[in-house]
Amino acid sequence: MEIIDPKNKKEITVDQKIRRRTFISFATFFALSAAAYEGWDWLYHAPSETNGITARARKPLRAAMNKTEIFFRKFFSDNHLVKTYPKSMAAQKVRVNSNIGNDDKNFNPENWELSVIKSTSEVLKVNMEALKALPKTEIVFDFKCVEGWDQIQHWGGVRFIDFIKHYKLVNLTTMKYVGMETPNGKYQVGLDMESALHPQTILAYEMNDQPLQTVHGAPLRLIIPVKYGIKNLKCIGKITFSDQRPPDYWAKRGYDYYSGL
Ligand SMILES: Nc1nc2c(c(=O)[nH]1)N[C@H]1C(S)=C(S)[C@@H](COP(=O)(O)O)O[C@H]1N2
Ligand SMILES: [Mo]
Repeated sequence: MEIIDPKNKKEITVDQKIRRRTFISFATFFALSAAAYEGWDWLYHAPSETNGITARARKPLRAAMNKTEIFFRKFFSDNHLVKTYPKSMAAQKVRVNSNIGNDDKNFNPENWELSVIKSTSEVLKVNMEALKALPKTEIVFDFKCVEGWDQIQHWGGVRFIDFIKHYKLVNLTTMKYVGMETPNGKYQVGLDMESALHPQTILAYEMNDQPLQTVHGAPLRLIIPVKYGIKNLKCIGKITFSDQRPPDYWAKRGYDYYSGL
């Protein structure tokens, strides 16, 4: 029979405790690693969404992104306004980014008319004179491009909501989306209805109090401060309304469809 020295017994207990804790730590580490691997493996092998409107993300990932989008849409609805600045802070040399669909040699702004597709059989045509006759709204805000630059810019034109009311298109706004594209259809944006009708969303025909230049989307471009630059379509040719997501140039190439700020 061993004689247990109370002092010695205590030391053994401490040693055992350390070993037990080391074991628990490693076991936890391996269990978590296994879980992380399983999760990744599950996601990696999960089916992809149908390629088309958005670019082939795994279905569970897209579902999570859509849930996040719904959360932010609820959270930042209607009365959330984008910060504005005094005119004196607006850039005089306004940055030019990409010009996809806005560099068409065959496009003649003189003959331009905006087409609003009201139904399969009805198209509303609006010219610049008619647009300029509507109340003008100006905004100075921080324009943000997903590529990492931003600039305080000054734009002027007709609020989209004013345009909708004036041309009695309110019944079309019960639909979920607005689609806009260049006259040649080469660049398109899809917008959720709340953002399109947001009080700071403008069909712009002026920049720094001057008519729009071609590189900035003459004769008419979209200014939608609640979204990243990619949604601010230059040179609007056609506007559509739908319950399905309209085609969107950058969403098709993997960018977030909502692209909200
Ligand atoms: N037609 C068209 N509109 C467009 C683009 C484009 O390539 N083509 N680029 C978008 C992007 S990514 C940005 S950041 C802004 C840039 O507008 P700006 O060149 O007037 O600064 O326009 C947006 N609208
Ligand atoms: Mo951009």
